[in-house]
Amino acid sequence: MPTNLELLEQNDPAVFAALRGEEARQRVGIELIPSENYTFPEVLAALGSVFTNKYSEGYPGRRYYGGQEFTDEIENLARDRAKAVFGCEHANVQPLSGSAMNQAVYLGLLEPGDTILAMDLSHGGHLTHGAPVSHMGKMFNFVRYVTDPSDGSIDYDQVRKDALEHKPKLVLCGYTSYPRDIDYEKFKGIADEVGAVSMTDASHFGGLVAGGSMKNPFDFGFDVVTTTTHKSLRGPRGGMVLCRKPFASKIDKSVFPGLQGGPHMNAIAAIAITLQKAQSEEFKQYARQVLINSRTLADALMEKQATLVTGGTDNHMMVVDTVASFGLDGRVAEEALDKVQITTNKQIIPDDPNPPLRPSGIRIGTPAATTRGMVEEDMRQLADWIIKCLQNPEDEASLSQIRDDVEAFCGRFPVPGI
Ligand code: DSN
Repeated sequence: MPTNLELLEQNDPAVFAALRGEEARQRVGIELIPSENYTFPEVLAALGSVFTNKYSEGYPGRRYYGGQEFTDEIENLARDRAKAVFGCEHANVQPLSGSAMNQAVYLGLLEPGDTILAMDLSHGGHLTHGAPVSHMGKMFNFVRYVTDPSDGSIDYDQVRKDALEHKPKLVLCGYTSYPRDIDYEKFKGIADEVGAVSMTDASHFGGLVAGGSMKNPFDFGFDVVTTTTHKSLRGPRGGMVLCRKPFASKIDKSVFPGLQGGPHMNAIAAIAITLQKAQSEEFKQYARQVLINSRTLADALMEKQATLVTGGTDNHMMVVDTVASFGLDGRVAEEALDKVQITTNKQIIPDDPNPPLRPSGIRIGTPAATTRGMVEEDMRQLADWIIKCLQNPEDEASLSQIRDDVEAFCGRFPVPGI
């Protein structure tokens, strides 16, 4: 009997060829987009499993369709493991991804028009943190805090002033492009002072919290923590809402039936697998190495005169001001690095004078490279290639040499699951 992949090859060669192409791309290049990772082989198996066939509206023990003995089992496993890993009272593992999970929190705990205090997009927040172009930005009254221009870190005095002035119903911390850790004690104090729900969007660093290398907002009494499951956590694409008991029922009703229909049970099986992996000693070591690699790469880039937003990193990512460092906008920098098979993403920087598709920087992160087993000396090698490439983005001979070197280097670091 042909395997599933053999059937795909026979019956849809175009999709099969693209799949093989993507596998090769992931193997021969270095993935430095901070929100990407290589998932566990067992997760790939679960994602391609028969759980994708099943409708399971509702929650374990309370479904709207029959035939749920195995789906209930995996959703219970995923919820229990999420509670154990994050030390929280309740977990909803059904959000289809990051935007849905944040929307479910706002829509479940607030009324349209309520005020939310969150980080401005260009200063590191996410689209769902109230960017005017997002539906959430239109539906709720977002007050957006910014970073301190002197050092690029969150200006907590200003956050407090904004909270006292605007009296938000929800105070949100968390980021997609901010290379520093969060002072949860201050955020929680501010939320309490104005009687707001305290929420962290830990999507980027959820895996580092799970692995114990970054602080856990629940240790500071936070009400709600959201995280995607496919970034530093190394799971399938998905999202989770973790919360204290008093919020559990509203959150569950908000995810289903409020916002979504049938959950993706193949993803929930994969989340259960991921959360078991996250409890291992190996994963804790991984989470530590992500941070060590990030600091090493940031230091090596700065030694070679690159300008980093905030002057360094405390987490898994850094933002390089490519205009200040190399006289290149972020799109040109991203494209030059693409040519040598080093994948990054163009990135707006605080108060960026340039538009989002030609911003002033790039964002770099170490979760995926660390998954492949890269360590400090490899980060220094990466910094050399990045600098060489961005100093001479039109020198085709040099780019071609770096590309060959990157490919040979990648041969030493297998990609899990390929
Ligand atoms: N797209 C994600 C990121 O790259 O940070 C956020 O949703």
